[in-house]
Amino acid sequence: MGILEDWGWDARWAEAFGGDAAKGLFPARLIEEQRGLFQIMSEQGVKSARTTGKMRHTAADRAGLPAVGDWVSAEAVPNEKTVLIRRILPRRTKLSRKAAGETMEEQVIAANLDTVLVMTALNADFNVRRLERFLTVSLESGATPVLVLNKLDACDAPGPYLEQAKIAAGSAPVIAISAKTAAGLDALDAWIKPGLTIGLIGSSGVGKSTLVNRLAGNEEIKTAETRSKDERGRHTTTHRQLFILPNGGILLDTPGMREMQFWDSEQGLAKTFDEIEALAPSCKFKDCAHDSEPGCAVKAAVAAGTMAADRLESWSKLKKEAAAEAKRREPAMIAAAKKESESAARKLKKLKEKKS
Ligand SMILES: Nc1nc2c(ncn2[C@@H]2O[C@H](COP(=O)(O)OP(=O)(O)OP(=O)(O)O)[C@@H](O)[C@H]2O)c(=O)[nH]1
Ligand SMILES: [Mg+2]
Ligand SMILES: [Zn+2]
Repeated sequence: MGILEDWGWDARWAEAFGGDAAKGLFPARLIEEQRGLFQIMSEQGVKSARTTGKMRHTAADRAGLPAVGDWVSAEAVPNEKTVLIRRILPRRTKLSRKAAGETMEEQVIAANLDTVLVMTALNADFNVRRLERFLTVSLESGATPVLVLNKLDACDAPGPYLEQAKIAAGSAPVIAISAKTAAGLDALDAWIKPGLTIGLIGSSGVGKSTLVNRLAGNEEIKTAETRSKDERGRHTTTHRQLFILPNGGILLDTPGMREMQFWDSEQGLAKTFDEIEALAPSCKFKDCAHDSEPGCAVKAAVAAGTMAADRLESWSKLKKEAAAEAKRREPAMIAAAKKESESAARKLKKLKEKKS
């Protein structure tokens, strides 16, 4: 197997790369990003890479710029060590959130993940509402989420945590592990496979980097103790990086995330709360908000005790948040679409000029 295959290259990527070789470009995977500086892996090994001014100019938004996990068409520059990223091959999955701050911009956390491990610790970090939020974003990405409850070794009574996590997880698997003692890690084998890319997300201090080190069989990545007062981490990992594990799996470590604001999350939300979606067709009104409408099947389930009231409450809050976000996103989407059509018009004009 070649180096590209080690990093997840397959026949479908080769097809997407298509005729770019004839243009003097070579395929590469973006394996690390640190403050806008990229490292890419190709048949020539690791190289620093940067985007072209043209790409930055024509990208409709930030999501049009490369993210860790992307496959790209790159070009060597004579007498320069840094190569140019010319094109991003169409993403199979895309883990996005709203960029922090006031802007209405999409931030792609990672591209082309097959599996997302949503990690939390079995201590004061554990928060069902946060799990639902992370799960929604993971499902929206198109990847398969798995809930990972870490620090099993330091937890006296994991039972109640597991119960709550299973409700939050819906149909996603829940596994309890200890990155420290390696207990339960076998359960991850189903997702850690050659050529498959697995991303780790969760708040700071839950043990993401410790797990990467454990699976990699070394202590390459820095980890740091959490504050004993509230188990909060110290934001030890500061960039996103892909690693190849001894068994061939491709693992992405990410910095702990304080915020996970939604970006285009309606499908993810429907999947996260699939038991509500399943009942909705039985409500009297087609557009039932499961709030105070008569004949609501979801409310009936809560009254009958077959659904937890806080589950419905949580869905309702997140649904409102997603709807508000979608509304605020509208102008940005229109602007992006305009920029894209302008760029297409420019291309067309150039083509016509060439012909004549
Ligand atoms: N007891 C116990 N401690 C663990 C376990 N996994 C990680 N830790 C400890 O938790 C602390 C934080 O671990 P990290 O791996 O740095 O956490 P992280 O999620 O990478 O944090 P950020 O990089 O800040 O996002 C370290 O002191 C680890 O030794 C575990 O399974 N059990
Ligand atoms: Mg870390
Ligand atoms: Zn209803």
